Amino acid sequence: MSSRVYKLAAVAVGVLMAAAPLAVFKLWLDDYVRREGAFEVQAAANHAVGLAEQRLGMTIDELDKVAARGVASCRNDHLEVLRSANFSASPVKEFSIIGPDGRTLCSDLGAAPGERAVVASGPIAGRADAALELVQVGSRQERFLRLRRPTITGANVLAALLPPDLLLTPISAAGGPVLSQTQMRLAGGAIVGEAGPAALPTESFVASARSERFGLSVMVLLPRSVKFRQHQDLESIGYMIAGAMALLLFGFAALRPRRTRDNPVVEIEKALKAGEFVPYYQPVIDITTARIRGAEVLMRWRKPDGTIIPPGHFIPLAESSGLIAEMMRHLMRAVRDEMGDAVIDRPFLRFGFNLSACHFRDDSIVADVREIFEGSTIRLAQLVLELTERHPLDNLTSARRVIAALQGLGVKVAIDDVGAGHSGLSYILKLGVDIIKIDKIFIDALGHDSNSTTIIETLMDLARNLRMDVIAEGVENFEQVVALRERGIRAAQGYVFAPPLPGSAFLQLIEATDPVASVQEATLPARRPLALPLAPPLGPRAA
Ligand code: G
Ligand code: G
Ligand code: MN
Repeated sequence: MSSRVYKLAAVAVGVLMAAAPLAVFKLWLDDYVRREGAFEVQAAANHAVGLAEQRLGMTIDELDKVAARGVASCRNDHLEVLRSANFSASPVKEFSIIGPDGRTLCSDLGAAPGERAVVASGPIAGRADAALELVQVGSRQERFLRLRRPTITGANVLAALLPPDLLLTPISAAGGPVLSQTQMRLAGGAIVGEAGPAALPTESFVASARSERFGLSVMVLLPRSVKFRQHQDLESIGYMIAGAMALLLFGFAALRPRRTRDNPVVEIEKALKAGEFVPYYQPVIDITTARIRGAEVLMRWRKPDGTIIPPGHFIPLAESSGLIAEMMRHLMRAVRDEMGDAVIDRPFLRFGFNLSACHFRDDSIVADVREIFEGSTIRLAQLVLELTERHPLDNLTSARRVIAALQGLGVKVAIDDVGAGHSGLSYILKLGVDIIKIDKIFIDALGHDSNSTTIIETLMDLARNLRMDVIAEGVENFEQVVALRERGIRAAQGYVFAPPLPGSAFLQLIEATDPVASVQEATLPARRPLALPLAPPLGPRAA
């Protein structure tokens, strides 16, 4: 009967309609897991290569320095230099002198090192005199990387041994055990080292990355099963959600008007979607030349009615709710889009971003920065990421890893509010940052309080020794500018120069103080220093 057919058809349609969201969800989940897996292994491979380049680069610089100091033999004073080099170059296991016949004559650890057999060797781009080798040490079959370059007298060779594990520290994005396998090879294919579980997974996500400079390549494998297992919870949640959605569809119309309006986290979320978080720029000035070197980016909440809310009112909540990560991505994109054109002709400008402690828990900030700035006019080397000393980090080890990975990309890392926190010098030393920003409380006390003055001078010495830049913060008057210059500080920011400015005002400021030499250079007014309190002590700049 046709009415029975109709009923059957209705049931079939009902079943299909209930199953469709589930099937779609399953497809979506598979695709999501696949993309996430592929992304994760690629990020891990890039990370390993970045780390290796940074550490090997540091070591070859150290070898160059040792060579420049005339070290060429096993004389005691030469060994002394090798020892102090090893002290400062942390990834190196030993520095040694190799004779013309390839035998190791001595090392900083002692006079008679064991056998070292060269297993493989490759060139270093741009360094015809140097090489990267894989060597086997002693009878224990232990393999090390060895960097070499000639001594300046020519007969002997200077070498540095590095344990490959140090270049291969595997990381797990989730913080649990390492489930991926990492393998590093030299240009010719010789295996330098492996990390992670030994068994070869049958079906894996695979990615590789290569260091052109050192001819090293890294391959990362992650079993597909691992990734899918990680998402089993997600899958069952999905089924529950699909069921709940069916129920909700009925009740939704009734529930809709009663949406929470006064939940501040929801407010922030909505403001984020509406693009209400905007960057302000506080110029950082070179106080020896009065030129703008860049800016610190400070977030503001610009409400539709025009009111501006300072970060103190929403950053803590953004951090505790986890929204801060998306807010920072939004802020970085805004700076990229707003400053991109001005930067083309001013590649020296640097932009500093304030990060939160949670950014140093895992690698996601590294991937974000790359994704946002790679291929834009703002180069990665123009970015400074600031880590405040005010709030303690929960995991120093992972922070150090994230900092090294950022530096591997060429990004500079600064420690902010130095002196305002409780962490002290050991913190700065352990993190290996590039820049220290001296907190306003020390700048205020400069000249009045001899302790503060001594601390600033100590920080300057420390910065000089560790080759870090220094920026003075919260500079409010002219006497302070003079006092800072007397102490050799070059960079400063503060109300004496400019408060944090909206993008358009900052662009006008750089255009006025540092006009781009365009078609009619001759008719343009000469570049002039900031027409602010800086002018008197500096005098007019030569045009
Ligand atoms: O802009 P100032 O004027 O009010 O900023 C106060 C503090 O807010 C700064 O010291 C900084 O620590 C924090 N802050 C400003 N902008 C940001 C931001 O983009 N991200 C984070 N995490 N903190 C910020
Ligand atoms: O991230 P950090 O804590 O360094 O942020 C700088 C903060 O200091 C921002 O809130 C900014 O508005 C503020 N600021 C910048 N220059 C001055 C200054 O000269 N004096 C004072 N009191 N605050 C400043
Ligand atoms: Mn800051």
